[in-house]
Amino acid sequence: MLNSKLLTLVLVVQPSRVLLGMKKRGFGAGRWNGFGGKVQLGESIEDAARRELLEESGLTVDVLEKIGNIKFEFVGETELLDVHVFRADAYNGEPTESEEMRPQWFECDKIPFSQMWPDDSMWFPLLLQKKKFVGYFKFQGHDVILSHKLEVVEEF
Ligand code: 8OG
Repeated sequence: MLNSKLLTLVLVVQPSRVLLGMKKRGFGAGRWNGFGGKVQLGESIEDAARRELLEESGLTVDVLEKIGNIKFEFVGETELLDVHVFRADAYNGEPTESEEMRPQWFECDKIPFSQMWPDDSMWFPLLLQKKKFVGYFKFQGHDVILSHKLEVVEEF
């Protein structure tokens, strides 16, 4: 049986650009990503998403739209990562570097997929088109996807 661990991921999207952060340490270090992390005990998933966004980027948002749910299995590991993905189209504050992330805006046609988790190039187009999606990716290590499923859904 796989235990599952709840995680959040927030992408701040503007009409032609998206804010990513270079992960400076820990899981996924050296890759550009949205902002997020583990849901703490007693915290709602959305509250966790807001907390991690603020801690890692210095931004707050009024509206967070739930846009995706992706489960990740890593061969040989007993924990399934259950990542809840949110999109924000407006934000307050200025992106600020934190101990964990160095934020940078990217034009939507210049997203640095070669320096991101390899699944991202599959679901980012859905996120940018505001299509809700659910996915499952089975990884060997952190670079190889052995199998996956990805579908657009009307609701979660
Ligand atoms: O707390 P920590 O930084 O370890 O949380 C991991 C973050 O990475 C969390 O926001 C979820 C996110 N994440 C994964 N896997 C993947 C992935 O394959 N693609 C992207 N874009 N983010 C991922 O855990």
